[in-house]
Amino acid sequence: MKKIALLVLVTASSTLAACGRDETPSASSMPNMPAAASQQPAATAQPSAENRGMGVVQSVDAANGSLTIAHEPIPGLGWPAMTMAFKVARPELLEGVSAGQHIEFTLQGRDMSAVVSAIEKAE
Ligand SMILES: [Cu+2]
Repeated sequence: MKKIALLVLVTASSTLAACGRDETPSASSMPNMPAAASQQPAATAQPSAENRGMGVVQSVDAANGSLTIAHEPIPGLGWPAMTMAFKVARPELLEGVSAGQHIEFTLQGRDMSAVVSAIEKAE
């Protein structure tokens, strides 16, 4: 009788381990989150929440869809010159963009969560 009880325990514990493995793939739903986040700018129904900026690329983080820009003042937002990280509206915007480049960019949003919706190289 005791042997049977042990077998049941072993079976139960291996079932638990299997459940644990089953939960891991659900973590793969995380890559969907940035996509959902990038849809949020569409919720900025005010078309006026768009501003142009100029600056120098400090770094590009393609994996996170962001870049850091040392930007000049942006009067439309009341921002002084500063260095900060921005999310880009679409990952493709970062193609061909690298540190040290002078760029002009379009910002959508009116606060620090503003998203870069366009990037052009400037001379
Ligand atoms: Cu800034």
